[in-house]
Amino acid sequence: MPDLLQIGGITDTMRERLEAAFTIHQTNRYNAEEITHIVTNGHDGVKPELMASLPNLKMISGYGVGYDAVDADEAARRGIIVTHTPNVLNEEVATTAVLLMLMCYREALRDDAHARSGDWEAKGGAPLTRSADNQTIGILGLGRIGQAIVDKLAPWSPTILYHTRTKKDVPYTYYDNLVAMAHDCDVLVCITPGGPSTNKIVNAEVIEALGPTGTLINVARGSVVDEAAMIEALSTGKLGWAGLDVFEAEPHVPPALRALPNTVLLPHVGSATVETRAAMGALTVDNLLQHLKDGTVISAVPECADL
Ligand code: NAP
Ligand code: 8YV
Repeated sequence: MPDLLQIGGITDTMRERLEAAFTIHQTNRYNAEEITHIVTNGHDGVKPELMASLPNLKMISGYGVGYDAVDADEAARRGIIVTHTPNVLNEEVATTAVLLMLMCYREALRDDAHARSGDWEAKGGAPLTRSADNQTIGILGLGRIGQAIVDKLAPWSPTILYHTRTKKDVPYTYYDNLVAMAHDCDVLVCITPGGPSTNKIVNAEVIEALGPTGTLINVARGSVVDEAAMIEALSTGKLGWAGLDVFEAEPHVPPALRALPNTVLLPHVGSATVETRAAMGALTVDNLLQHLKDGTVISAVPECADL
């Protein structure tokens, strides 16, 4: 059987299907000459030195849609196909973005604490919150998941703005300047890929343009937002609220951020439901099995589409 290197965790169902077709090796014990396939995830990816050390590597299957932790250009140059799991997680990640936005607007954590602590009985009702209806929402990265977020927001009657590198054929207002969009919106939702082109694209200027009544939602990658600038702005009232699923140095969440009451923090669970992880796992394995069968794959990343 061909040899598969497993990086990070996989589900029992994935393991059962993979064991029927591959000999699975863990990262602490394998023969570099023998490895032809890798299964990995969005966080661990494949380090450049590992890719360079596997002379017979033919394919990397990623359990997740974001592949910023794999150098896909270098893989394509070496003839290694990289695959990922687009579309099957769009709805789940969109739900997470809407959840974070609603929790910020309606102060769900504060009010949960108010009911739970006995303060309601002892001190009276909780202070009023803000309505999430009729807000102007700027989407940074209007791709598969960005569009799903827009669709899920429809019941709240938003006005949608978006910023991408290329204008799309959509009925929303395009901004080629992110600072200008941040200035014009109430909520900025980050849902671009990570990597060099988006590194700290949400910088101090963008954050201050969003302003004291603004809400920043990040379900993209921690690298997209300048975390130190965001913490400073949240602490000093220059930014109103932040709902975050992703962080610069996961799983580290800066203590200063943890202490802020105007934040909702999730441990990178955008796609983490039983149903969606099953669909992602199935596609991750399907890509590997199809490659074994006939050398093709179902969902190559764009850089490897012509291999
Ligand atoms: P996608 O369909 O490729 O969409 C990406 C969008 O970002 C496109 O509209 C693209 O438009 C835009 N974009 C790319 N680079 C940009 C830049 N430098 N500046 C501005 N816009 C840029 O990807 P997707 O499937 O929606 O996934 C998006 C990302 O979400 C993933 O890569 C991953 O990092 C993240 N994600 C997070 C979770 C989670 O658990 N929190 C789960 C899934 C995905 P242009 O090319 O025209 O710029
Ligand atoms: C996963 C993600 O949590 O798909 C992505 O890009 O960030 C998430 O769905 C991650 O890839 C771990 O597998």
